[in-house]
Amino acid sequence: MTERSAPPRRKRRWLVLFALTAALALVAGACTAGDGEAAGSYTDIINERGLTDEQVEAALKTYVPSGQWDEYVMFASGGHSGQVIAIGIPSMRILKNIAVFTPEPWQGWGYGNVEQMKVLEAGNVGDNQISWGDTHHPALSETNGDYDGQFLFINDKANARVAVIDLRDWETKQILKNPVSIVDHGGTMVTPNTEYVIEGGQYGNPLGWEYAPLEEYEAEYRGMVTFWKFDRDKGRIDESQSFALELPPYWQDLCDAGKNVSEGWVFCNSFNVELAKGKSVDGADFEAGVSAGENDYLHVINLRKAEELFKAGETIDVKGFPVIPLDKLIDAGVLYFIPEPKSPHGIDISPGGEYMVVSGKLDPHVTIYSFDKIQQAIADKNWVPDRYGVPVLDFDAVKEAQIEVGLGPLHTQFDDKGYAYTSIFLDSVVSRWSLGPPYKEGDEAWKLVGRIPIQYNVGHVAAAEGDTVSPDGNYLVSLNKWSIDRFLPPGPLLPQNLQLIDISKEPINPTVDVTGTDPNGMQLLYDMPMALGEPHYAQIIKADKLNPFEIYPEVGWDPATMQVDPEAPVPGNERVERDGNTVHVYMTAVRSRYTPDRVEVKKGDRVIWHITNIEQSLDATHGFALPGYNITLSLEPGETATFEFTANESGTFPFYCTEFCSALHLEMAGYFLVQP
Ligand code: CUK
Ligand code: CUA
Repeated sequence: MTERSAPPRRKRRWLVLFALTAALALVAGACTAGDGEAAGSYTDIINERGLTDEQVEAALKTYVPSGQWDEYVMFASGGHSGQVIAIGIPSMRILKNIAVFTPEPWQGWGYGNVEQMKVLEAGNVGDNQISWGDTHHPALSETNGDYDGQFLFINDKANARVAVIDLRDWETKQILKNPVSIVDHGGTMVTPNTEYVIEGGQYGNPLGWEYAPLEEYEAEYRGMVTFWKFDRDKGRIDESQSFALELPPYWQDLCDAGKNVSEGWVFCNSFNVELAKGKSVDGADFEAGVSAGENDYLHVINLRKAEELFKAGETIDVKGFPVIPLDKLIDAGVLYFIPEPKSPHGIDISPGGEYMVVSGKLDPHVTIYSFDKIQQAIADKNWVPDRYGVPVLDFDAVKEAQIEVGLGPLHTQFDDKGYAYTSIFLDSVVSRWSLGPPYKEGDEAWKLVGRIPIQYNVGHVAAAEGDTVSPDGNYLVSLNKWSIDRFLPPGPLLPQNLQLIDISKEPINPTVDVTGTDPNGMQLLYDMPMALGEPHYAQIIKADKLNPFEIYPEVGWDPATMQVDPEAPVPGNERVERDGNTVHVYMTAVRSRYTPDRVEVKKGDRVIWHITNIEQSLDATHGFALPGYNITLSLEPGETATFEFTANESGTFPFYCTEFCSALHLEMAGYFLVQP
C-alpha cells in the first residue's frame, strides 16, 4: 500500500489551537472594535454582516483553511439515491458520493464496465433489474469494537440487499440480495471484529417472499435476521458461511451488536407485535393496528449459539440459503424477548456493552436495560412464553433505568464523557443525558442534562466514533428530515438538513427541564442541505484511520480483484484483434491520447474493449465516453477497465476523454467506426 501524505497531525492540532485563539481574539475584538488594525478589519466584516459572537465562534469552529484537511470523515447513507456520501467534519465538505446500488456516470459505475455490471447484476431480483436502492445504515468495519478504516457496508431497505465497499479505493466490491426477505431494515451493523455483517428484516413476508394471503399472516409470514460472514482477507462476504434466523413476523426494526461484556449477543427491536394485517382484513389500517399495543419486543439473540446450530446443520433451506427454524432457536436458548415501550425504533449498545438503550417513538422515555440483569433473568428462567413460544423476559427484572427525554425519542449515540445523545423526533431536539455506572455514579447518573433545538424532525444522530467502544465526543451530526424554511427554497421538494453540533463541552447545569430547550453546553455550528436523498444513519471516523490508495499500486490494476489484470494493455502491446465475430481492443490512455485512437469493426461484432490508464501521477484520471452506446468509464491512475457490447448500430462514433486532464484534453479523442 502506498503511504499517504497527510498534513501532519501536529499541524492539525496547531490549526485547532489557532482557530480557538482566533475565536477568542475575534470575540475580544468585537468588544473593543477599533483597538487594533487586524481586529478592526474582522469587526468590520462582523458588523457589516450583522453576526453575533456565537455565530462568529461557530464559523471559526467549522472553518478549515484552504488546503487543510478535516479531522473526521462522515459516511452518510444517501437514502433514495442508493449511494453513500462521504463528508468532511467539521467543514461539511462533500468528498465523494460513493456509487453503490445506483449507476453513477462520473465514477463510470454501471455503464459498461464488465466487473461493475457483475456486482450490480448480483443485486437483481429474479428477472427484474434493480437500478436503485434505499440506503439506511452504513457500518464501518471494526477491530476490537473500534473502526479500523478498512471496509464499509450498507444496506438497501427497498430490496433487502447489502453492499461491501473497500476503503482502499472507496469503491463498491460486492452486492448481495437477501434470499429470505424482500425488504430489510436492521442492517448493516457489524460484530466487534467484523466476523459478521448483520441484516435484520422489517415488514414480514413468507420466507423467500413466496405468496401467502394476508389472512394467514400469523401462520405463514415470518421475520428474519441474517448473519453474513465477512472474509476480511478476500474483502468479500462469504455466502457459504452465512445464515439467517427465522423470527416471528413482528416487524424487526434496528439491530445492534453487543460489545465488550455483551460481545457475542445481538439485539434487534421490533414493532407490530400486534400482527396487524391491514385494513381489508380486520378493519384497522396498519398505522393504527401496528401501534395498538403497549409493548413490542426487543429480540435478544445469542449469536454464538446460533452459529453452533448453523454449523451443526440445524437449518432449513430457503432459496438455497440456510435458515435456522424458530423452534430450534427457542429450544437451544438462542432467542429471548424483552418488552419495550410503544413503537420502539432505536436500539443502541453503550460503549462498554453493559447497557441496551431503546427508544419508543410513542413513549417520552429512553428505556435502558442491563446486560447483567438480562443474563440473570435468562438463568432464573424469569419469563413467560409469547404466542410463538419465545421466552419473554420480565421487564422489571431486566430494566436498569428510564429517563424522560422528550416526545418521540428515536436513536442514541455516545461520547467520551459518559453522556448519551438521543434524537427526539416530535420535539425537534437532541437530548443529552448521563449514563450510569461505570460512566457516572450516584446523583450524576441517569439524568437529562441538555436539549438542543434542531431544524426539524431529527432521525438519527451520529457522534464521532459514537457507536464504538471508545467514542471521541467533539462532534455530533443531527440528520434531520425536514428543513422547512432553513434554505433558499428550491421548489416543493426540499432538501433534508444535516446539522453539526459541538458536544465537546461539559454541561453547565446538572439538570434541565424536559419541556424546554436548553443546550446547556452544546452548540449548533453548521447547517448542510442534503440534496441527494434522505440520509438515515451515518458514522463518523477519525480521518487518520483511513489509508486509501493515492493511485492504484501498479499499472494495469483491476479494482475488482485488487491486483494486476494479466490481460491489461500496457504500452507497446496496444492492438486490435479479430477472432471470428469478436473484436478485442487493447488500448492505453495517457495525457493526452488513446492508443490506438482509431477502432473499426463491422455491425454485429461483439466488442471486448480493455483500457489501461498508464498514468502514475496523483489525480491524473481519464474518462472514456462512447456516444450512442451508453458507455462511460472513469480510469483512475493505473486502472484497467474492460467493457463489452455488441456493435448493433453502424456509423461514426467519436469517443473522447471526459476529464479535463491537460491543455490538450480536447484532443484526447478517437473514432469508433462501425461498418454497415
Ligand atoms: S431509520 Cu431512518 S431515521 Cu432506517 Cu435507522 Cu431511524
Ligand atoms: Cu484525458 Cu481528458
